[in-house]
Amino acid sequence: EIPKMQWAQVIEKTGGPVEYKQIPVQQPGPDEVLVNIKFSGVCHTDLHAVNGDWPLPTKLPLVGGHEGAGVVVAKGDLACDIEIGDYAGVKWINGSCLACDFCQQSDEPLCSKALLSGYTVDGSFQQYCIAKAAHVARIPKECDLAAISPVLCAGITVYKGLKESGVRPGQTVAIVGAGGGLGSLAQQYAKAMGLRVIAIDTGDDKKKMSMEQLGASHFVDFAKSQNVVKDVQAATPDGLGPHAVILVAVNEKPFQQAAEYVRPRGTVICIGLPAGAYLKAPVFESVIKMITIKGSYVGNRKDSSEAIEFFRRGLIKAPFKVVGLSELQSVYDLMHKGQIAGRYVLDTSK
Ligand code: 8ID
Ligand code: ZN
Ligand code: ZN
Repeated sequence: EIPKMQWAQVIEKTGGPVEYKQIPVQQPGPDEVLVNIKFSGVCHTDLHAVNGDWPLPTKLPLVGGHEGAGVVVAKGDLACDIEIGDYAGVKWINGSCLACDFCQQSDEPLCSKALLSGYTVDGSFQQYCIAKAAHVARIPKECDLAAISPVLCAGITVYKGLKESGVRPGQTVAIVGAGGGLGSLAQQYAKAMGLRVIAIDTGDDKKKMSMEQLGASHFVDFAKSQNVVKDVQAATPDGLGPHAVILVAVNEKPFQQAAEYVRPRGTVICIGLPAGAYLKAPVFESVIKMITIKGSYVGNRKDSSEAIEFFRRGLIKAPFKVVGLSELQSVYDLMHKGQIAGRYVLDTSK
């Protein structure tokens, strides 16, 4: 029985606040499914959306959220190969045209008509959320919905970023912002891929989590280090620096530093989206070290199912804390202060 009204977290205007209130449940269109969201991770992107940080406007009023894990409860006539009762995930790419040049080559995140959950369409901070059937993530029944929710953005994104970096088993990757949501999953995906991990972040909680739970071989505290570049290079076996750098920090500085410590022939992958930030690298060193600097943006449907399969196999165990959907504002407050080690997941039933 699908109710007429549901609980949601809504922002009426950019800048917030988020308001916990009841709103109507929508009906899915012919190519859509309605997902009863059980859990939703809170990504830093959701906070950028509230703050209006980016040069891309959100819809208003807005229900945020794009790490929604739940159960399909209704579907349109064109929604094939997904059934009522299936587990499904609402991810950042809510839908895309499936016809443009990029969609044809399965670069759906680059589609100019892509619908973005919790940004240009309502997302997973509600009990019943709509997504295009073609794009909704298929989640195997044996998966725990709370634990898998962070995979739906953080996991897919860092998995794709690691693939884009071209690193191979046995090589070293530096993860910058390693203690946050994307960073903690990046450490686990990197470990599962047979990489050595240098975690870069700050604070004892994030250090302990990285070294004891997530499998990093070194932790560089950017706030305590006298020389981050030297310390990162010294953490590689031959002192020449990591083969790849995965930037998931929400701060401009490391985006301007990574090219200095990456190994010759190495690749810098930019994923974090600090407001108003610019990439900067010295031309001389970048040329003579033959460095590659690339952006990486979420993942396509295949990246998504591969990232989920890593999780299903038990290879991805990142710490998360569950609180009620009603407590979203307090999660944003902690996130703003950089005080979250790992991910917060919202339980939509409270
Ligand atoms: O597809 C994409 N490109 C994509 C997908 C999902 C998220 C991009 N993002 C973006 C988000 O919008 C956000 O800008 O990735 C960024 C990270 O998201 P998150 O992991 O959800 O944020 P978090 O949990 O707050 O973690 C950020 C971490 O960065 C650390 C903080 O201590 C925190 O642990 N950090 C900062 I701020 N400055 C740092 C520095 N100078 C730093 N770590 C190392 N060095
Ligand atoms: Zn996200
Ligand atoms: Zn398209």
